[in-house]
Amino acid sequence: MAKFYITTPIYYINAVPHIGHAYTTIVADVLARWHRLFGDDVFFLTGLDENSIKTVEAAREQGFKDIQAYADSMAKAWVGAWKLLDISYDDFIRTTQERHKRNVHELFNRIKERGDIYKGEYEGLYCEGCEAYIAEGDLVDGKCPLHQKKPKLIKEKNYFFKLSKYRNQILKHIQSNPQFIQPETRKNEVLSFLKSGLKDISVSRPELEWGIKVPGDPKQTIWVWLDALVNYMLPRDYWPADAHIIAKDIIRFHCVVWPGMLLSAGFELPRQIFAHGFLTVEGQKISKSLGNVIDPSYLIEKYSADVIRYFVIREVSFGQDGNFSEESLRTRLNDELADVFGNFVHRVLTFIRDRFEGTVPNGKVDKKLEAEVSERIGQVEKLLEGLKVTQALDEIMVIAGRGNEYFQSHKPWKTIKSDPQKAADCLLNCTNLVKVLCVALSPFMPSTCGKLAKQLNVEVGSWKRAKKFDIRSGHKIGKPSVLFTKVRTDNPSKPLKPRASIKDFEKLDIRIGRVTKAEKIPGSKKLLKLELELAGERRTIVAGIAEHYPSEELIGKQVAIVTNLEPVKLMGVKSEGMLLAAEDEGKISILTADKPVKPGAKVK
Ligand code: ME8
Repeated sequence: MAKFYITTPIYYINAVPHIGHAYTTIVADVLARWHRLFGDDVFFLTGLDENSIKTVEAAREQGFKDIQAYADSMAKAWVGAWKLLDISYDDFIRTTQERHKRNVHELFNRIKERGDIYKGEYEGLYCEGCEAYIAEGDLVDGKCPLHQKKPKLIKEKNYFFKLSKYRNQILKHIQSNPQFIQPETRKNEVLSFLKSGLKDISVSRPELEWGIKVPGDPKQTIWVWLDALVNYMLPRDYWPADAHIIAKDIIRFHCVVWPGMLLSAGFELPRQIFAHGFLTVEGQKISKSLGNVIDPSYLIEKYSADVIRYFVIREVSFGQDGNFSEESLRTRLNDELADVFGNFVHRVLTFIRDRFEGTVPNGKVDKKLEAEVSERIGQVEKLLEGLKVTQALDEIMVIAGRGNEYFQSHKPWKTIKSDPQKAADCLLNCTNLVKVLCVALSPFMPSTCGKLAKQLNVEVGSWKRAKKFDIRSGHKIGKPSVLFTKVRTDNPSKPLKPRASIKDFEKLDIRIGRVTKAEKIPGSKKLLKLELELAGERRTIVAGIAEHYPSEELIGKQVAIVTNLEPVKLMGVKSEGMLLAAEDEGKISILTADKPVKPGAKVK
């Protein structure tokens, strides 16, 4: 039994997870699940990097006096998110745990015993976003390009690690192990960084209130990256890691600092570091200030964990940058999961239920089809071994398409009358195709495939089952039910729109109007006719809020109106403006001015 140890980065806890963190974790989970199915001895580690300055800042911002209490509350949120996403980690490490501190001290001491730690003085710029020193030349407009933050000038006494001593060894290792850093572009990036020279690094900071102290020198706190990287040594029996999955933002720490630390401490290097690309949301960088940080739990509730898992892997070619858009998610859900995979499964299983009393008919295995599928699954296996999750999923979806086509071209609904044996043959083969898909897709969509296995009345069991048509005539299936429901693309809760210019915004004339009269429009359940006082004029507008506000409640309210839209006629009443209101799952709340303002006041 081969060992397979896979990790994700341990994430900072200054915020709850967003779709970018979810992406890395989903990929690692798919690989862990696939290796388990394949029969490997798997260990999948994820967790949290809690000893950062960011933790202290976030705790303060949120009014926590006790930083550990803040960390505990965040840990709950992260664990909760991973549960919703069906992440099957074997252990969840938090760097505030004693077991982790012990490991950090052990590693620090080993490096020290090796003679690789020395005291020095450092003067330089430190970016608290990166939790690392940053070179003047890497700044853009005086700020860290990644965090848009001005670094702090720091001059302090601290401990140094002789990283430069390991430069040649690391270079050689990367050159002679082509798999060590993937993809190729990232490897080249690291190589050119190393070739430009490598300096020793400071590995402690004085006078920090939070973090792990240097053994024997409690005034010094261990640099948070040295601390964080050690998390990977938690399951010592599984070391070296077979795959560290990270994104391109943290390659230097993983591909240079971490190997340096391991070489000094006398541990083997990880087998592979895979740095994937960055996700944008609706075309924009994920950032708090842009307000586009999608909380995965919102998406899971709306679409299910499996749809999210499927979407990100299929949409973002693993290794490259990609975009998350709800519109594309719905398209893939509707066109691929519902129309291809779901449709095929449902047609096959309901046919067996309706025409063969729920029993797989006595038919002949299509050997050519079985060989074709088995070969494709062999491909998928190779791709997954090489961490090529997107291509692997593409191949599996080809099988789903093939299934649909097979059913369609064999027309069992016709042959059942003209040549029943042909219909029986078709259904035996199609049931086997459904089972192949059920097994092969189970690492990607575990919950859906669990349901499908019940409908098929089979155990997902092992990967080998994806290669054989081993469902025989006479096998009783379970109760078919729909796996995916299409989501209409004009869903009311629209994703954030792309950026608009101030000029675009200025085209609209939004004003505050005072409601002077409000009455229901006869014959309409939803519409109210409102009369408003604006700057020196009166306007009539029609608003669809009758079910949410009694007319009398609106009188005197200072509401926000778009005044310069083309007038429209609704139920015979001309509306000369649009009332602004927020909609939340069918509930309406109108926008009003917070303090008294003159009617006609401009909203900008
Ligand atoms: O760097 N697209 O933690 P972190 C894709 N604590 N992946 C993204 C992403 C995006 N837009 N944003 C974040 C740290 N990620 C350290 C790690 S490990 C010893 C210490 C994912 O919370 C991606 O995996 O900033 C990236 O490398 C990681 O989150 C950074 O997480």
